[in-house]
Parts: sequence; structure tokens; C-alpha cells
Amino acid sequence: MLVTVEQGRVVRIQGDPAHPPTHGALCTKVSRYAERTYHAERLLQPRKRVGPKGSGQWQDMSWDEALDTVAQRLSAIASRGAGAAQAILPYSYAGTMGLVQGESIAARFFHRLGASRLDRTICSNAGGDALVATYGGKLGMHLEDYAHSRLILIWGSHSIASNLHFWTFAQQAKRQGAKLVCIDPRRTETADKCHQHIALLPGTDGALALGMMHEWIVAGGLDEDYIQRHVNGWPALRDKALAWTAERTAQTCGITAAEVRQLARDYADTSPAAIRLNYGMQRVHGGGNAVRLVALLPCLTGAWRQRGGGMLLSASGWFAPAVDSAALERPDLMPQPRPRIVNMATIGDDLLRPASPDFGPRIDAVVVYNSNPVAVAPHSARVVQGFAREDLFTVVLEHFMTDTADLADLVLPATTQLEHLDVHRSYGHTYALINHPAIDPVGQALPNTEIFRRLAARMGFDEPCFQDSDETLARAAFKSAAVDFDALSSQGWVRVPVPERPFADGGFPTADGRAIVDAPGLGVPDHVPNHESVASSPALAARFPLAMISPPARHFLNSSFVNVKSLRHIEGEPILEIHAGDAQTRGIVDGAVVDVFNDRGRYRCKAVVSPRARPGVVNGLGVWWRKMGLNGTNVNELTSQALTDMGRAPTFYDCLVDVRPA
Ligand SMILES: Nc1nc2c(c(=O)[nH]1)N[C@H]1C(S)=C(S)[C@@H](COP(=O)(O)OP(=O)(O)OC[C@H]3O[C@@H](n4cnc5c(=O)[nH]c(N)nc54)[C@H](O)[C@@H]3O)O[C@H]1N2
Ligand SMILES: Nc1nc2c(c(=O)[nH]1)N[C@H]1C(S)=C(S)[C@@H](COP(=O)(O)OP(=O)(O)OC[C@H]3O[C@@H](n4cnc5c(=O)[nH]c(N)nc54)[C@H](O)[C@@H]3O)O[C@H]1N2
Ligand SMILES: [Mo]
Repeated sequence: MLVTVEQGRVVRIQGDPAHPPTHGALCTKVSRYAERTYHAERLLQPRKRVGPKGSGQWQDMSWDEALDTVAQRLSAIASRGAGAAQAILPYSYAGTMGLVQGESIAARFFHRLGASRLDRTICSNAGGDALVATYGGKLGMHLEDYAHSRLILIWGSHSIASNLHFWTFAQQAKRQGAKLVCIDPRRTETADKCHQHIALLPGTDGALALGMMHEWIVAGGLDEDYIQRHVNGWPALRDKALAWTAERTAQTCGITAAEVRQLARDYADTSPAAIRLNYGMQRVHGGGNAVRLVALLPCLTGAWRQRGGGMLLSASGWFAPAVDSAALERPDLMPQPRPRIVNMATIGDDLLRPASPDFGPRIDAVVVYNSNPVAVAPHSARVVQGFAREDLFTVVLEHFMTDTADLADLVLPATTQLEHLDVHRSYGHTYALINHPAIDPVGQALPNTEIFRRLAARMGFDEPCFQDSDETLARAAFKSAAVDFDALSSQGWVRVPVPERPFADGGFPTADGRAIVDAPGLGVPDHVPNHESVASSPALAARFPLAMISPPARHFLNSSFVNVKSLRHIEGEPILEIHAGDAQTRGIVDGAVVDVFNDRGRYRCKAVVSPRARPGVVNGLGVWWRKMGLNGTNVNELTSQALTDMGRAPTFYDCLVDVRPA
């Protein structure tokens, strides 16, 4: 990002044309970052609640008073006895994904305190664990190599909205004659621009992968040589796949047998063939198994042999040797026995859980930073009830009064990317980045690091590591052998090393160098139907016959940017896309206000009768702030706290509902 500053104020934000993977393109959201930073509702000063929780009555306070209060309250909990600090929970995620303003001093602080550890599962854990179980690491193709592909399956990814830098390379391939196929229940703007769209039912990707394997077994397409040398355990999966005829696959996925056969043929007969898998398809009960099956496809056809062939879900494994998280987070500061782990995906239930031998102490304090759990965590009714507890002490570090800040005791103003120093891994490409501050903090805002530094001093944590400056932290983040800090600082980015055609001749980072089919403790992957589906819960499906997915609205970043007017105006209001047939049987017309409901709750929004929704599936675009919703809820009012088959992650897109006119 190139930021132009005049007289201390940001006047322009552009992409940097010299940055190879993004080549000067900023997404619409980030191009409005100045509007967000100077927003009239930006938090400028610490504040405390003076009325009952959630009443909206606040009083400004000084930093000293705010930090003294937090230190006192946390110390009082920690001093109750051994292990008592586990009643304190940090809650943080993707507000910034920076290594400095994320888990550096903050992690040290909570480790030293002995607070509960947070299992950060909300986004990518099912798929991430599945990649590790299959390839031995979160590794994949070079982003740039998609330009050389002749076929790209864009699978569970709305690239134009959420992954623009990949889309550019896909476009390059398309111009050179590549075929693009989008595999997504929703007809997204990305699907519009592909040659083919396969609108399968949510949570059936594993079945589709098995159907492709079946086709290759019976009609050819397997690379027996690659399998022989580089895949461990194929015969057991082969037996399973033999049962997945095109007809059975088609019926499970809600598509045609011809689509299954053609996809299998295209993929096996085109070279190089690439898959851009993304996290949309793993937010369902069987998400881990599905990712394992898809990740095996390029191993079975030998697609990895070619430049422009293979698969990419996550590139973060390429950063693993470069990032020094132990130096940043200092897990050695933790007491023994190590504090318990609380899953961020079930924060609703966990805030309401009493003390017990299994769970340990009740959660009495939460410190939220870089996250907005009341909006983004599943089953909001429970999350709201938890955060509304009068006896829960909640501190929120934020830019704005989010749904979570509304329920806090203290709100502390934090700086944005434009105001603080940070370094970053990437989300999909392989360049480490630095973020130099462009302007002074707005109002009295402080970087997360400085807030935790000052808190640590007040808590009497006298280890020298609590005095590390942001620059010291930034220098510690990457091992110098992998990323030269001075080069990073002056150039803005440094490429981490990735081998050419990484698995052309096998060499997966597994015990024997082969991709794994039969993983220890997991067995051979299989299609695992949604928790909430006719297959798993017919009685529920009879009452709530529509499957709802809730991918992000294009102009929001999870729940960030929802309050940026120019972006919200593009999105209009919270909507539910519904197919004409499903709308008609329910007496719903385009533009009608509807109630979307299940046993967990009711979400009111506007119906858009649209071919973007396939029959039987509705698309509730997220993630709006609850307080901007028509009945004070958002789509997570309906989602469940059930977890995925791997990775203990949420199942946002595994959710049955029905809809009626409001
Ligand atoms: N504009 C924008 N960009 C973003 C974000 C954002 O909120 N807004 N969020 C960022 C973050 S944190 C992340 S993790 C990524 C997320 O980006 P992605 O990994 O792409 O994941 P999603 O956006 O959740 O879903 C992508 C697509 O998967 C589809 N999908 C849903 N269920 C299924 C299914 O069962 N099978 C298949 N095949 N497809 C399915 C959805 O309809 C959607 O179009 O994007 C990042 N970029
Ligand atoms: N239904 C449904 N729910 C979803 C998803 C979905 O697709 N559908 N997506 C899921 C996914 S992929 C993810 S990753 C999660 C994301 O959930 P979160 O990690 O909670 O992400 P955001 O909603 O963007 O909220 C981040 C907050 O951090 C604040 N913030 C940003 N930078 C800083 C900073 O430097 N300091 C401090 N203190 N605060 C900062 C922002 O103002 C914002 O309010 O949501 C998940 N929830
Ligand atoms: Mo995410």
C-alpha cells in the first residue's frame, strides 16, 4: 500500500505497482482505508460503561485510569489461587493479521499471567489440518504459476471478492486459452466470469472428488507412476471411490452425472491443471475430509508434475521456517501445568459454562482485541447472552463501537495499519511484508502492543521482554536467515523461498515423502455429509428444508468495513438470496422483508430473488453488524456451534433454515 500524506493527513491510498503479487491493485475495501481511519465514529479515548451492560451509556476516562482498572480487575482474579488466572480469556483473531500487533506482547502478557489459551479455529482450521494430514504441511502452488495453467478449478472460492490477487493470474491464464470452472453453491460474480459453474449442494465437495476418482478408475486418467512413487495408501481409497458412480455422485451433490464426468475428464485430460481451493468449502461438518480428498486429486493425476499444475489452499507453510513465533509469543512464560485451552468457535457456550472439574474455572474476564466475536462467532444468541453477563469483566481494544464493544465494561482505542508498525505473512502469496506507520495515532489511540506493554508494567511483570519496542518485535518476527529485516524495511517486501514445481517429483514433507491417504488416527478420507442435512438429520430437514450458506458480502471484510458508509451504500442492506422456485412456494417476492429462522433464532433481512441462489440453498451474505440488522441480529443468529470433523472449527455453512415473509 502506498500512502500519500500531506500535512500529517492521509490524502491518498494506492496499491504499489512494484509489488509482484498484487501489482498495484487494491481491493475496493482497502482503497477506502482513509475513510475508515478518519471515520467520525472512530474511538479516540478510553471509555467505561456507566449504565447496565449494553445500555450504551459511556463515560470517557484517561489512559491511566483505564489501565489501572484493568490491571486491578485482572490481578484480583489471578490472585485467587493457583490456576485462577485461567478465568481470564484473551479473544483475538483477524482484525489485523500482523505479527507485531497480533500475538506478540499480547501473547507474552497472557502467557505470563497464566490466562486460558485461545484455540484460534474460527476460519481455516479444518482445511489447514487436512492439508497437514495429506501433504505434511500447509503448502501449495506458487500463486504466480496459475498464469501457466490450462484449466483452473476455482473451488469454494469467490476470488473476485476475497482473493483478488489470485484472480489476476487466473485472468491471465484465461486470456491464453485456459478454461475456468467455478465449483460453488452460489453463482458468484466469480462464477459469472468462469466458463462453467458447477452449483453443488453445500458440504458435498468430498463426494464430488470421489466421483472424479471413480471416473479415472473406470475410464482412465490416473498417473500410476506418480501414485506408485509419491502416494501412500491409494488402494484403500480406490476401493471407496469405486462406489462413487457418476450417478450416485450427482445425486449427492445435486448436479448432473454429465457434469461429474465432464469435470473428471477435463481435469485428467488437460495439462497443466490447477485447483484454487479456498476456505468456503471447509466451513461444514465434513470440511476436513473434503479438503483431504480434493488435495489428493493432483496427486492421482500427477498434475503436480507441471508448472501451473497442482493445488493451493494455504501457502502459510512456506512461511513456517521463516516466522519465529516462539520469540514473539514466548510460550516459555506460561506456568506449569499449562493453562487450559478454550475454543473460540464455542465462545457462546463457554461464557455460559459454570466452573467444573472438566472445564475448570468459569470465565470471569475476557480481553478482546482484533476481533468482533458478538458479530462473527456462531450462534449469536448464546454469544450475546454470554457477553451480557453482568458479572463478566470485558475489555475491548477497538477502532469502533462494534457489537462486541457495546457489551464491554471498558473500551480502549487502538491504532490502525496507517498508524502503527507491523510485519506480515501473506494470505495466499509468498511475500513477507512490512507496514510502516504513515501518520501519528488518531486521537489518543495506542497500538495493541503499547496497551499490553503498559498493562504488563502495572501488573508487575518485570521481564525485560515486556519492554521490547515495536521495532524490536518486528525484527524478531522473521528469522534473519529467511527474511533480511533491513531489505524488508527498505523495499517493503521480501519473497520467502519456494521451490519451483514443489512436488513435481514428490517430496512432500511427510515421514516418507509421499502424500498421505490413510492418515494415522484419521483413516481413509470419505464423504462426510453436513450435520444439518437430509442424510444426517431428516427430521430437522423436514422442518427447515433450506440449506443456508453465509459467505461475506463483497465489500465487507468479515465484520470490518460494515460501518464505512461508501462501502455500506454499495451493499445496501442485509440480504438473503433465494431461488425463484423456493421464493414462489413461500409467497416471497423480490425485495420483500423476510424472516429466516431455525431453532436457534430468527434473522430478519431483505429477500433478493436471484439466480445467484440455487434451488434448496439460500445465501445470507455476511457479516453485518447486528445493530444494523432489521431486527438487531445478523446471519450468525442462525449458525451453529457444532464443530468440523477436523480442526475443531465452526460449521458456518452447515445450517438448515426456513424463510417466510415477515
Ligand atoms: N471481500 C472480502 N474478502 C475477504 C474476506 C471478506 O470477508 N470479504 N475475508 C478474508 C478471510 S478472513 C478469509 S478466511 C477469506 C475467505 O475467502 P474464501 O476462502 O474464498 O471463503 P468464503 O468467502 O467463505 O467462501 C468462498 C465461496 O465458497 C462458497 N461455498 C460455501 N459453501 C461451500 C461448499 O460447501 N462447497 C463449495 N465448493 N463452495 C462453498 C461460497 O458460496 C463462496 O462463494 O477471504 C478473505 N478475503
Ligand atoms: N456467518 C459467517 N461468520 C463468519 C464468517 C463467514 O464467512 N460467515 N467468516 C469467518 C472468518 S473466515 C473469520 S476470519 C472470522 C473473522 O472474525 P474477526 O477476526 O472478528 O474479524 P472482523 O469481523 O474483521 O473483526 C475484527 C475487528 O478487529 C478490529 N481491528 C482491526 N485492526 C485492529 C488493531 O490493530 N487493533 C485492534 N485492537 N483492533 C483491530 C476491527 O475494527 C474489527 O472490528 O469471522 C468468521 N465468521
Ligand atoms: Mo478468515
